[in-house]
Amino acid sequence: MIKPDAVANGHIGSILNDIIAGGFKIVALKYIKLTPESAGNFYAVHKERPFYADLVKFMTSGPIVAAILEKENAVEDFRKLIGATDPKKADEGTIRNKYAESIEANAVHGSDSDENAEIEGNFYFSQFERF
Ligand code: 3AN
Repeated sequence: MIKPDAVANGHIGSILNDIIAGGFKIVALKYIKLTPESAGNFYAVHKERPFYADLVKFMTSGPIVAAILEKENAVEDFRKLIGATDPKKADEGTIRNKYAESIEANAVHGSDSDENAEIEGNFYFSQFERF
């Protein structure tokens, strides 16, 4: 996902460029705004965390871009491309280093396992929206 902060700051094109240049194939793509209910479901794993309510509020504050990406070793390589959750700790040249504002408004989300990539892909896309 490209999160509301990066969308509002005009970084959709640059981030998609970095993703493509990083060797990822875009399998599915959409521009949408989450409802509180859908964002709550997406982040259900974080329900008990202290930042959950703020996270849902932030993720529904504006439109986002959702994508399914394909590559060998995609989960690990995408996390390298985006950098650490806290942009202050993200390596030079990573997407979060270049475009994120804070640990919450951190420009992008990447799945943390193949299993969650499957779940998160199914959350956004039907089989007819994948190429
Ligand atoms: P990542 O997105 O790097 O996988 P997670 O899964 O630990 O990070 O956290 C999910 C999202 O929750 C983050 N992208 C960020 O927006 C938010 N988040 C994580 N930790 C914090 C925190 N300490 N304070 C506020 N928001 C946080």
